[in-house]
Amino acid sequence: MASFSNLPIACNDHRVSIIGGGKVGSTLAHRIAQKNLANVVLLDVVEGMPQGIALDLMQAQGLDYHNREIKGTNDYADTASSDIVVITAGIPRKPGMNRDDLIKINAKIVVEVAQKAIVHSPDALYIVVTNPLDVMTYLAWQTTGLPTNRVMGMAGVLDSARFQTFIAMELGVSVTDVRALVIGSHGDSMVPLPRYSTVGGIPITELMDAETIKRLSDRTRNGGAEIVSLMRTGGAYTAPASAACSMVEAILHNQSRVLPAAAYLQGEYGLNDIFIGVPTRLGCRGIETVIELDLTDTERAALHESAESVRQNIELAWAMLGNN
Ligand code: TXD
Repeated sequence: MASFSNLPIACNDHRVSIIGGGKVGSTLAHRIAQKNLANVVLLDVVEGMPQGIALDLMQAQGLDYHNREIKGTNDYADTASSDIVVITAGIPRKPGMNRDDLIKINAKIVVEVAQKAIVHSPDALYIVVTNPLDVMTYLAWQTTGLPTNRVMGMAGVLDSARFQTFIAMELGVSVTDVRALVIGSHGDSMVPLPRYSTVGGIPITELMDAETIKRLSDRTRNGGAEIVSLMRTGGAYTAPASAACSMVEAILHNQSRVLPAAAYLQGEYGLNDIFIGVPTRLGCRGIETVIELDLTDTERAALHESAESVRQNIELAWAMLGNN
């Protein structure tokens, strides 16, 4: 009788835990497994839901040609010793809900989740996805007490991918030849940088007039809202999951990729004690470098304005948490 019992078992598999098994979390789990990057633990407060999603994803294993384990759970003990913890838990903004309501609810969730996750994965890198992104990343960093290079927020990769897509659509060129860069907070005040966005190496400022660039920049800033208004029942999750997956891959494969992320600033760009979107070098140690670009006065002023809104919301979040 044939036997496999003596075959060596694969060792040292990476583990990524995703806290929040909703649209972004479950899609990210699928991406990570499909790309054979790591075993995935999907955790949610809703009982049975992450287990069901995990079973569904496991049943696609043979069709997707990967052999990664995806485990659904409600128990943080299952997330132990993760290499990366991705936080997507929270609620998306609903019609009639103002920004303060969202901050209050998600701040409580992110603090609770970070407190529980760090107990089991003190050596992990943490990627925050929950909105309002830059504020939640700050809270996760404060809560975990980790060094700044090990906590980051995902938004710049997504916002830049949106800008990249709109540029390619406008010019009728392959998206693979377009590089786009968006910095600042993940919100209305994000800062697309046309001077640092190129097609085949050519800055888009040489390929489009100012009016067209403004139209594409505005559409990028409104990228999430445009999708919400079309879908009505929810927001974007495919591109957000792909964006988070590219950060996971950069870390696990130690790629030293140059990607925008919400990173902690200590004087760079004239900003201090804040997480906000800037270009970084991302590898196995997390944020290895914050890359400081030469900005024009207008670009710098826009970044500072963006940072001011993040700062106000951090204060608001702490005040709300303190009042509860
Ligand atoms: O670029 C970006 N950063 C973003 C951010 C792009 C897209 C989505 N963005 C934000 O991510 C969005 O505004 C939300 O704040 C999060 C998650 O979005 P998603 O679309 O996945 O929301 P869902 O489908 O509502 O999933 C959230 C899950 C849901 O299953 C809840 O039960 C769970 O979070 N949840 C929790 N899990 C664990 N622990 C706690 N306390 C908890 N509370 C809610």
